[in-house]
Amino acid sequence: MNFHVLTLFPEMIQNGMNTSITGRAINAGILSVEAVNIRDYAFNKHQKVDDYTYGGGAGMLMQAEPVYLAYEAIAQKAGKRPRVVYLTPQGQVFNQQMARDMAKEEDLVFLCGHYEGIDERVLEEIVTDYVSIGDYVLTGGELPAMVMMDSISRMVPGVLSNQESGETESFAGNLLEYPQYSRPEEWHGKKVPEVLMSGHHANIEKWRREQSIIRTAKRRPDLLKKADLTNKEWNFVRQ
Ligand code: 6GU
Repeated sequence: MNFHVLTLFPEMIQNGMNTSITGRAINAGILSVEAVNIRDYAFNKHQKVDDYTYGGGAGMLMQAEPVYLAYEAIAQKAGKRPRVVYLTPQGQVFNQQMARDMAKEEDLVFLCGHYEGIDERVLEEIVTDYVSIGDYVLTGGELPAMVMMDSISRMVPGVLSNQESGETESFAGNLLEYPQYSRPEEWHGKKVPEVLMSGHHANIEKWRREQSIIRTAKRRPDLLKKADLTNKEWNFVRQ
């Protein structure tokens, strides 16, 4: 998977992605992250990339041409025109299914806006996906791009070890993950649930499934509607 990030703050992207699991995957050659500085495509004396908005109003807008040229350079090098995700609070709200879906692409471009946004005309020409990471406002698209790259990466085969595998985690089957415990057996007077010490695998699986359902019902009832539960489990939730 090759990520390309169009940004005015390339160091933010490089520092963020060369760490932890994504950093390991980059070193292993499973992922690549290229941060392209949009300013490098501003062919004017002061490398200016923003200007006032027509019609007036507060703030500056990123101009179309540098963004366009930066994308064209990526497309040229890749030998194709990869999907372009524009990070905006006006987009579709990102979720695990979108992460799984995007992980199938070979190349993905993230376009990070700043100031009041980007000239609409270049968005019309290059953007394929408008994506938000939630209903709140951020100062720029870099953090959302990193959030997306992190979650997409972990769906790319080989990025997670078997140990880290995403099969039983939160959102698998639209249920949250069950509670987990490590040593010591008792901490601050709280004991590890007996069943987990029993070595009885079927009982442990049953307990974990119940805990997932209880937790989802309590914390994310909106998710539970999409979860596929047996009739018995639905009755269990209702009581
Ligand atoms: Cl994708 N961008 C910005 N600037 N703010 C956001 C966002 C994106 N998602 C939520 N808030």
